Amino acid sequence: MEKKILAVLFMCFLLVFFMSSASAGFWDFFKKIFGFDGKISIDDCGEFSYTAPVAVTASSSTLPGYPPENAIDGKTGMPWLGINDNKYPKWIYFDLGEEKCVNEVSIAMFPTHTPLKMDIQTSNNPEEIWENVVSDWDYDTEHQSNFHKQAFDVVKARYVRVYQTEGTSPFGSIGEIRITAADYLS
Ligand SMILES: [Ca+2]
Repeated sequence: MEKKILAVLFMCFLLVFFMSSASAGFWDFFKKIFGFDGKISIDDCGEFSYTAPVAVTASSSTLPGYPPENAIDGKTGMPWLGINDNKYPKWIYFDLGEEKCVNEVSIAMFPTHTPLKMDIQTSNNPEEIWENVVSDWDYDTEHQSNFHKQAFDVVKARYVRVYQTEGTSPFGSIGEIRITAADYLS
């Protein structure tokens, strides 16, 4: 009798497994079941503060004078500009140097380059895997060159990407970013 119950439970598991695999993809299902989605407890982290990235990489760059490094030069009025081709997505990502606890970004956009729609993503493997921690952020003209925050559940990640999916300017742009992070203690 117990074997029959176990067999039924196993069949149920297989059914759920294949349905989930088909609808959400195997990797999403795997992460959901085993908790490998990068999310951690805030108790595993030290004190949070603005953390300066050690390197910046962008999908493209336009005129000399507007390189990706402008996004972290401390000047909100000096932006990174992507290539002037009206095509999206355009993205820029920041290397924190090592895996950190990350739970917030604060962005100032260059005036006239808003509105923009974007995702905030994190990764430990920037060539292949990015996870959205903020989706479809509508950065409107109200904020412009003032810093505007987006907080999210703490994740363990080395890289943070601003992935711009729609914009009214042809460039893609970011005036300045501040990333709030802490040391991972465990
Ligand atoms: Ca800047």
